[in-house]
Amino acid sequence: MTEIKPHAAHWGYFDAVVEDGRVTGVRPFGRDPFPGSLIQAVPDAVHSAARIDRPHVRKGWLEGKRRGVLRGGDPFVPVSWDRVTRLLAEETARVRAEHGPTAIYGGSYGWSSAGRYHHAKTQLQRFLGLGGGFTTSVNAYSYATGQALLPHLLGTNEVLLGRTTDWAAIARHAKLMLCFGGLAAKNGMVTSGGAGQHAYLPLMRQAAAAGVRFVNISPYKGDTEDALGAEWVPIRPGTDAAMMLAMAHAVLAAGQEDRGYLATHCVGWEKLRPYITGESDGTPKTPEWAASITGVPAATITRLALECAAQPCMLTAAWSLQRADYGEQPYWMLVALAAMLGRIGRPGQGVAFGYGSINGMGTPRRETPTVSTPAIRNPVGLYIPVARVTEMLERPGEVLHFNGNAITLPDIRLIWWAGGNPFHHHQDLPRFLRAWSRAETIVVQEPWWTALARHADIVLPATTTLERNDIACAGRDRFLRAMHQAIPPVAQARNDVDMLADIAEALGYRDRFTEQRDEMGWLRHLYDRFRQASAATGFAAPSFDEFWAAGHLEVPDIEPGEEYTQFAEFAADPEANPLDTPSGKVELFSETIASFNYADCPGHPVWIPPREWLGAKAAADYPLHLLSFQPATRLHGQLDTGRVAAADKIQGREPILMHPQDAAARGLAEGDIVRIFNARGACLGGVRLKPDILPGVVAMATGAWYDPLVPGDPDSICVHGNPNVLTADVGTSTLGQGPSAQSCLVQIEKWQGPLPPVTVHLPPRIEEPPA
Ligand SMILES: Nc1nc2c(c(=O)[nH]1)N[C@H]1C(S)=C(S)[C@@H](COP(=O)(O)OP(=O)(O)OC[C@H]3O[C@@H](n4cnc5c(=O)[nH]c(N)nc54)[C@H](O)[C@@H]3O)O[C@H]1N2
Ligand SMILES: Nc1nc2c(c(=O)[nH]1)N[C@H]1C(S)=C(S)[C@@H](COP(=O)(O)OP(=O)(O)OC[C@H]3O[C@@H](n4cnc5c(=O)[nH]c(N)nc54)[C@H](O)[C@@H]3O)O[C@H]1N2
Ligand SMILES: [Mo]
Repeated sequence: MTEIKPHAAHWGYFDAVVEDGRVTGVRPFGRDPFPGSLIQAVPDAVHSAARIDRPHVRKGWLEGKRRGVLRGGDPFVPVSWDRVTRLLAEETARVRAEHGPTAIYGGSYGWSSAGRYHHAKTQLQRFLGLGGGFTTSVNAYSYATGQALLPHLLGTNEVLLGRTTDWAAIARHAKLMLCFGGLAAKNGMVTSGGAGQHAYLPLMRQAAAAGVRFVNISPYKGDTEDALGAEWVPIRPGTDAAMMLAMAHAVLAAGQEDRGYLATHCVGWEKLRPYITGESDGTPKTPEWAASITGVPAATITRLALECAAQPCMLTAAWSLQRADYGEQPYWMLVALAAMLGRIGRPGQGVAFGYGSINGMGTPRRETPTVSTPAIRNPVGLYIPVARVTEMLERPGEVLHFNGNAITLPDIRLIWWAGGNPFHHHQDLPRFLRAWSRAETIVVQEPWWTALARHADIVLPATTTLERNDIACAGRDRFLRAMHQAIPPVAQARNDVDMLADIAEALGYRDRFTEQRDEMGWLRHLYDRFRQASAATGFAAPSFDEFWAAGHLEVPDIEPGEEYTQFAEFAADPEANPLDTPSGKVELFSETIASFNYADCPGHPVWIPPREWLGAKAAADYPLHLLSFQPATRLHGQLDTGRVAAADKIQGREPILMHPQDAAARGLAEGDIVRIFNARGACLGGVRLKPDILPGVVAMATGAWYDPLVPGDPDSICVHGNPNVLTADVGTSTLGQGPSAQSCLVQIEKWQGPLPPVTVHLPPRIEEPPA
């Protein structure tokens, strides 16, 4: 019998085709104009050989080999749910009693899955919060540096992740859109919480059709789709701040700066201006100066600067620019450039970040209420900036400086992760693996034997979304989705919330954790909260039963013809509508940031040469700049076991994009397997020649599961192609402390000898207990 079940994932809404208890296919959601191909990999993932069938415990852990032990090499022993529940209740209680709640790290960063009730990280943090608290993390790998910086300059983070000037306004008013890092088509495939309407490509195409001219300033031409007809300006990675400073210089030289706007809407121009002209440091930031740093011809820099001054324009940068050494600087300088052109808050103009980073940015939609599981207050106030996790493990008791705060790092004994994968997302995995050994116990909830599960002590098999009921929802999407359970749990997998409820019961707080609601009780409850919030906005949502039966719900649009420009009121009257900054104005110089006295992030934007870039001395040994971008064929590590990712790989390895010139210099041809290496680590990859990548730059997507040739050996080569064995783990600066994955130099050579198999998509070594 064939059944059709409405469902959703971050990469799209779909109908699951179910036959005899298996998901055998998917059909795109009929209301999605651009559903994309990622949903096709769902059946492969759900029924993958990499699913975890039972709870497991690392054999060495059972034998007492805990703190100081490198994980990843030991076999696992299957255990019953009863036993693992008891064991975890005891271990949690022991760590709390002996070391206090700060010894538990429950930051659990990661995207989890789309359903808002069964959101693994939210449920884990509810469980740990109610149990007495935990050390947590703040900000996101995506844009941590922007999150720390932008409130100082503009008084808000909306310009990064909220309601930005929308595409309707851009299409109507802007004539030019300068895109640092482009507007990569692949990035629009996903929305956190579920993409019901992929509006990303249609909206930018409409803007192009309306006459907006796009400029793609990026090392890679493929960062805008051909349909936009963008001008490509290749730039050396990590040098955008220098180009922006030189554009400012050209605007000044032509007397085109908006003096009125600078006087009435900004503070700090008197500090930034002499830096641009060189009066303050002896180096005029001329287009010629920037040309030698960026590789962009001086004439191009001057022309683009004057074009921006001459017509309505929008300036944007991808989130990737701030995931790099001193990633604060290009963001700050782009804000400064938009301000000196007098653009911020003018219709369809100004500055915003991430139009090319994710589906939903700039979608012309009223903000709608969302469905979400309420968080629990964490009684422990201790946190780290999310990407400093290795440092936290390496330096207990020492102080970490971050955005004006001094954080004393805790001594972590118990790490608990649900719905994220640091062996996917974190930099310098060899160093991370060593630091990981500091923990006494590492607990992981996962549907699959990812690298994270393989490096844990206690592994709890979680259901996938197809095995439970839920609601998908994203703030700027048009639809809300009922996610119907399609199949029974695979093997002994359980819902995250149910396994946690049992442990909470053993610890005496099940009812506080569940609030005595079951799955459908929670869904009705969360939906009712949404319905009430919607009513307050004038939208009468249908009853839960109607919504559930229909499978989705459409949230009405803003008035047709309406458009939104961020900061419009501020632009019109900055005294009456000040920004939420100390001065109420755009801060080109920030007294607050200057008062922190951070050498790596002074009081106004500057050019600081990255630690790793093509202009650095290290480039003699490692002459290629490696960019590790978001994958077109997956969401991070998710769906890596599926057909879409598999079809793109080269002999099972992650492709690395190379200019034919760089390949020829190394005797490499299309499809060759190569060893990519630097002083931190090495991985394999498959050569894909690209004439439209800047020579000297190579690019490899993130997300191939980390697969060390010798499991448990941090110095072992990853045979699959995870770029995070190569990236550096250094905070962007003391201000942002964000990840700086994009600043990474490597060398590449042909792989000699037999090709080791990729084994990470099969379970690790399991030792069955004697019968
Ligand atoms: N080199 C480099 N590294 C990067 C980046 C980069 O540009 N370059 N980008 C960074 C960015 S922006 C991000 S956001 C991060 C992403 O990093 P993550 O968000 O950590 O990556 P995911 O693979 O999405 O991890 C989610 C995990 O949750 C699991 N999961 C899914 N559903 C469930 C569930 O219902 N229950 C449980 N228990 N688990 C579930 C999945 O199997 C998966 O392993 O990576 C970062 N890392
Ligand atoms: N299909 C798919 N889409 C995704 C994701 C996914 O995993 N799969 N992940 C989502 C997530 S979590 C996030 S945070 C966003 C991230 O969104 P982004 O950070 O915007 O995405 P990236 O692909 O890392 O980078 C975009 C482009 O920036 C360019 N670039 C890199 N460094 C530089 C530089 O120094 N200067 C300039 N000018 N350009 C540079 C690269 O060529 C790269 O292709 O993507 C989201 N979208
Ligand atoms: Mo991200």
